[in-house]
Amino acid sequence: MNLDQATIVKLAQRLEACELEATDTTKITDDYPDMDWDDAYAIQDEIRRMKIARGSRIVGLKAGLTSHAKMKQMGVETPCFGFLADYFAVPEGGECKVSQLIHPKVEPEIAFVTKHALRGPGCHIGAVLAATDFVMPGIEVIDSRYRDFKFDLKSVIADNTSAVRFVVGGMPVAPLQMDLRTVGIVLEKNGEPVAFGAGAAVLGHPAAAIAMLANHLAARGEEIPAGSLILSGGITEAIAVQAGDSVCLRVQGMGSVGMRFI
Ligand code: 0L1
Ligand code: MG
Repeated sequence: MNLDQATIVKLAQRLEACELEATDTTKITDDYPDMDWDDAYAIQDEIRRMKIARGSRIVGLKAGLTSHAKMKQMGVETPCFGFLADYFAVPEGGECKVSQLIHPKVEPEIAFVTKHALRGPGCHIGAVLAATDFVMPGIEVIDSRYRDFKFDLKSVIADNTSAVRFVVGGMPVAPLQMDLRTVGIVLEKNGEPVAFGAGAAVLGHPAAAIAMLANHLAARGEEIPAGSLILSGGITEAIAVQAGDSVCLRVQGMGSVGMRFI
């Protein structure tokens, strides 16, 4: 690690204040070009710690930048991982207040819910499928705290991978009942299809993103607990939304889920 604890806390406070006040900032690597991957996750961990100290519950985990469309859109080459706090959750068909956000975009995702803990190293798709209770459609709302969504991977990891809101729902399905690689998705905005894809867009198989998360956590001495909700990453590039928009994600064999932006 290259940053001291006081700097990590200061950067975590700066990024979390941007989230809570819906204001943007320049990327933190502009000020700290020597920060490393451990520093980036330490800043994210500090944001998580501050939320828990304030009474928030962590209700899930997420993998981000897991599709080539997303990596190309953001100019990065590696996935990243973050957490979901309780107040990020929007009820199915519910409202998301744009005044609380900076420049939201939505991503169509497959959400996993585990029934057994998953522990790396060496976690693989088979282990993920065996430990998964069900999968279901999920829409993640991302809202980078960085001006114009301009960042590098270390800055975005520190910023909890742009996580801000999500909705899950539709029809939960046991993962062995379908081939998650060929499952098709359509994302609609205001009734019009705006993005299409198939599960394989996420690292060849959405369960690979969950395995990667388990292996990432193992390197930190952690695991994915049983009962976790995990967003496996956007299948297509992210779509910008504004007040007045409604979005609906249809996933083959899993029904649909949606939310409105007000
Ligand atoms: O969930 C995601 O794929 C987003 C990761 C962070 C990058 C971004 O803000 O697009
Ligand atoms: Mg995402």
